[in-house]
Amino acid sequence: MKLYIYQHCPFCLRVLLLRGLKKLDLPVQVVLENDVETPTRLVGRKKVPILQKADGSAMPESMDIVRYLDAQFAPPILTTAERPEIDAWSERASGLIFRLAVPRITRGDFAELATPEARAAYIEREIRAFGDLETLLAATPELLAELAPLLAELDAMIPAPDSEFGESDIRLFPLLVMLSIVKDVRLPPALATWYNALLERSGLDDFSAQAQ
Ligand SMILES: N[C@@H](CCC(=O)N[C@@H](CS)C(=O)NCC(=O)O)C(=O)O
Repeated sequence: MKLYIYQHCPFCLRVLLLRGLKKLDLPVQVVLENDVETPTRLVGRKKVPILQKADGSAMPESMDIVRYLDAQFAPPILTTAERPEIDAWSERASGLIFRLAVPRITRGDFAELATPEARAAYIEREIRAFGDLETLLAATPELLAELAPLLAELDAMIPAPDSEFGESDIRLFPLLVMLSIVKDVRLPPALATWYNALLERSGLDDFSAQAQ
């Protein structure tokens, strides 16, 4: 089996989190942002993550891959029911988190941006999605002011780090990894405890070493 990803991609981070928590021996290949051929050959479109299975077939869609890998390799770790309040938070906050993280990711050190052509392709894709990235960066203080009460809300509902784990946790974690590239974000205490426990248990690095 092989997993195709971009390092910055929050959907890929869902699979990487599960892989890390379960200590799966699953090779990872980073696809360059301007490599249209590889993902299109595998799943007919330019989207990652993609899981290439042992029989050569390829599976797209992060949550399908997460569920497949969890079922395939015992013991399952997705054991708790979904947490609708956490999912609602993730949906509500993701646009804001993307607007803070994306302009910084375009300047970041990620393997999918290793060539000038790959970085240019990524920047073009994000400008199409978010408009002018310099304008977004300049809006950082307002975006951070919007984020603070949302983080406080999440802090009040975050589960204890040793409580059962489930799909809502898988969807939330990558949003906090994206926020780690934003220099002036401090997670409130319960949230920081939950996040750091998952980072440690999964062995993943977040983006804080290159926070801007
Ligand atoms: N619903 C998909 C979304 C995957 C997705 O949007 N991946 C982005 C990277 S974050 C992608 O590959 N975009 C490439 C492109 O649009 O060119 C999933 O959950 O796996």
